[in-house]
Amino acid sequence: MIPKVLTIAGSDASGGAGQLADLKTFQEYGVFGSVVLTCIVTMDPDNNWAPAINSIDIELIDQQLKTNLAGTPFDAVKTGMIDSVEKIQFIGKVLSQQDIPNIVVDPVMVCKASQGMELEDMAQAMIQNLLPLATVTTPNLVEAEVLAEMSINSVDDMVQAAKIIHSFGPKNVVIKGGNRLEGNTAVDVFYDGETVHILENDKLTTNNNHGAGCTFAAAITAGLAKGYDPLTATKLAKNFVYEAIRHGFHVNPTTGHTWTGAYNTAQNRMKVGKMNA
Ligand code: PXL
Repeated sequence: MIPKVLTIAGSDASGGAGQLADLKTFQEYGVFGSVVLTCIVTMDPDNNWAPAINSIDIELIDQQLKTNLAGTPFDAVKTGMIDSVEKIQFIGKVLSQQDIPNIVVDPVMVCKASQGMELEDMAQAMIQNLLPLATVTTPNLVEAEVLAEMSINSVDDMVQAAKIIHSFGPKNVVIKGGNRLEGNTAVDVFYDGETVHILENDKLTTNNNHGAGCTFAAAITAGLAKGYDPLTATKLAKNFVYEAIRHGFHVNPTTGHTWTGAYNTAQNRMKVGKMNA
């Protein structure tokens, strides 16, 4: 049976983040992906590529959820950008009434597109409605700061924040350090309520990393759906996203995207027909 995975997320019209990163990652992992779209993020090339969130009505989100959840069961569900408190509450309520074995909550609140979202309110809604349902939650550093209400300047701070966030109910917390802390390595902190694991990779110096956070969380989701335990799924996801960032490429004057096909070296797999000539 092919594992089935659902992402409840926004779309990045430029193709790099959100549901597009999720679906491409699912496909690379060999799991079947479906989407409930919450909003569409566009950029305005006539206004310095300013991002805008175009909302999707809660009624339409409800219809999409029904379409998906009334069918055969999902092995894992991921949540990404949800652009209002009301929607977070609604989606939390629907998911809490389901029996889904793995839920990954990527508490997307801080990215280029999210300026203007009411951070503290969104964080409280995440804490009350989604984090208690999560098998794994994957805040980035700034989201972890908002959720844990502390500033993070070191790995020790990341560990402290992970423990605070764990107390809100998720079974596992992964804080995505990315390349923001000082030092030569990209550090993520994994905490399961008992043991802290520090996961390190070489730091990549590139701006072509749009979509990295979504890809990382989507890879964890797909790994869980395939039966990996949360720590193993996170370690695999870290390698997957490392290659995706390493092969990131320039897309427009303000953005470069991660390449979700990098880990499986799609170029080699697809060497058939004309390309071999
Ligand atoms: O990377 C966070 C993110 C998530 N979801 C959508 C986005 C972004 C960032 O731009 O556009 C839809």
